[in-house]
Amino acid sequence: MLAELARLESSVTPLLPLKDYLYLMVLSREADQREHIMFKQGRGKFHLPSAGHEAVGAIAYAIESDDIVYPYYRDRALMLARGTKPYQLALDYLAKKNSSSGGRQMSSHFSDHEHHMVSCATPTGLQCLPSVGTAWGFKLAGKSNIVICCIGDAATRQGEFYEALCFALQEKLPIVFVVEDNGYGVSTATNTMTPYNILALAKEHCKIIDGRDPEAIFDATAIAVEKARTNGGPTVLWLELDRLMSHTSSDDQRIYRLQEELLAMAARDPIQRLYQKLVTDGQITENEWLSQCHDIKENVRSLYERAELEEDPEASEVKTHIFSDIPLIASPFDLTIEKCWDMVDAVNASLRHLLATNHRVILFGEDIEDPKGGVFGLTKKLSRDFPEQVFNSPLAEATIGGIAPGLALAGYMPIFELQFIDFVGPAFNQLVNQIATLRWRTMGRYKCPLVILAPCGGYFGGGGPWHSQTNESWFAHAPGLRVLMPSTPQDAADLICSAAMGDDPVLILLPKNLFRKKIMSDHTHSLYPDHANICRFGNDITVVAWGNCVDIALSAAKELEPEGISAEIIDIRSIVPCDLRTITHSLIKTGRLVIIQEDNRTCSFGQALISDLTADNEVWKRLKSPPKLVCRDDVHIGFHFKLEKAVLPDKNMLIKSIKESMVR
Ligand SMILES: Cc1ncc(C[n+]2csc(CCOP(=O)(O)OP(=O)(O)O)c2C)c(N)n1
Ligand SMILES: [Mg+2]
Repeated sequence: MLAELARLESSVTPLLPLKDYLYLMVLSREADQREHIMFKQGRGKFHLPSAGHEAVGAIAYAIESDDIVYPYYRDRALMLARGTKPYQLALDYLAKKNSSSGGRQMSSHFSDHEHHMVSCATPTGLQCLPSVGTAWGFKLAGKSNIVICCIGDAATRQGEFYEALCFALQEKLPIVFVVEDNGYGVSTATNTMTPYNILALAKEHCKIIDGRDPEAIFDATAIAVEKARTNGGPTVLWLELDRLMSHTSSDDQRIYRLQEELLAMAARDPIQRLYQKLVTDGQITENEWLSQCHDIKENVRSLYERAELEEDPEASEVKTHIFSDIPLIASPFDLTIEKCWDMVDAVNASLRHLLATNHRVILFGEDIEDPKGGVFGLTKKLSRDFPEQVFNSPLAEATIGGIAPGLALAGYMPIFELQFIDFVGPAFNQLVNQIATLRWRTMGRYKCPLVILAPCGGYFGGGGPWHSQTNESWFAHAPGLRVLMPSTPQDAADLICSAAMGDDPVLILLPKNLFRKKIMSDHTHSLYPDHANICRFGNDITVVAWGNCVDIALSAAKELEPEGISAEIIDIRSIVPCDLRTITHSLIKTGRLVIIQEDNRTCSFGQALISDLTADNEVWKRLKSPPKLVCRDDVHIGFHFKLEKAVLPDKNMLIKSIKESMVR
């Protein structure tokens, strides 16, 4: 009684309506049973059960409707408790056109924009860093909202879980991590593996809760939420519970779990436990229970039958929502280059302009704060002048890549810097699996407008294998990311400003060899980032380049002019999407093609471009010689300048290729 009173006083949230909640748990379980049966009948393709995790939905009663939840795939009860209709979950199971992902995601990969439940992707742990990004956004905006991030026990061994927890602790973020520990990751028992079991989690941040008891979960959540809302920072709620069914419909847990274990689990079924308690307390009678369960079962059956009749997704629509419908628009920012600026000046000026004109712009990256202002000085004096918008990140690229989409979800425009693209490895997961897929996998309901800046490339000398790459081909291969590379200061400013006004995730690779070169703007280039730039007109051969290679191509063309070879140089600027029209138009005129790229050969963007361009009948008919790719071979870049020079494409290699193309 006293505890009850204390809770009433301390809690700002309503109490958990136990009887209603019991029936919600039954509803969730019935949906699982129905999906299991339908899978066996061949009426569903995949079933991922939440059975045993139903008590977790009690969290919904301890938070506000505009708090954000990042659920994971066993959170059916939590979805229902937040307000998602069971019919909607039936559509998800059946991958119908009107499901949350339009049939694109596997079933149980929950998402409900209306109820602030953020789309769950399949890679385990992918939600942790974005959750923290959203919590950071709430804190920066001075809002009192909090974030709930749910995750399985095995997935807490993903590095991103630690990065997320570290950032949440560092910034005292309003977030609660909910670990649903069912003791297994598929067939692997986790009791000797979880950070809790191996004492890798500090006790102060972690609370062990009976995850089969909705009241215990509700109480613990209410306390953790109160702490989060009052600037007390994160809590890890570690819920001990059971996975009552096999991992998925593709698994049979009887192979790896003992019969006694399965029986013991069934005996502590959270639904039965709550039912018994309510019967004992006199809140429910057996008759009422039987009649309610019967009704729920029949309702669930009928709504799945109804959902089966709904429209399937249209195959012809699978390509929608890769990008926003709005192309990048020309930046109104006029970087009139009175004096001759270099790329560092131009990047700095455009970032300054964006910070000044949009308080939602946040810069985040390693060493970007003053007095250093970035290892290349790209952000010099920006943290001094915009201390509430410019922040050093920890030395953790996954954090940079993962905070960005979460912060975007909180309404900010992240412009984040990876110190060198060579170190993108840890951020790759977020870039390719989270950022690049979010819009597509939610039919545009969620999106990731953000900019990632990354110095790239060689010709600088002494960069070695990991300060010399451009790596654009890795990202060109990931549908859903725009990839840009400027070759002049003016272009850098235009591309950054346009990208920051857009609605898509944009990776801008900045060739650091150009950082200190003063290149006058010729004011003839297109202002639209998606349009290639014809830097030099010619009639005999089309040379396609981007980044550092544009300069090489221009000087090769100059050298060839006295020999009577007129080369047209096209700087594509936007690798994804690529302006094939402009190149095709040029090729139809010249009939000859050489592409020069810094990246290495196999499966590279240049290789792909040759394939796409020559697939055009008009181009093919007019080709006078085979297209050529001048690039680095499949070899790493050595530290010694001689070793670097031996592998990066240069003017002589390009001239040789152009001449070979001319004689055929
Ligand atoms: C990054 C990644 N690796 C592997 C998988 C395949 N996989 C899916 S679920 C899972 C086990 C997850 O266990 P846990 O986090 O404990 O959650 P549970 O399924 O037990 O609820 C694995 C290995 C995946 N989806 N993502
Ligand atoms: Mg597990």
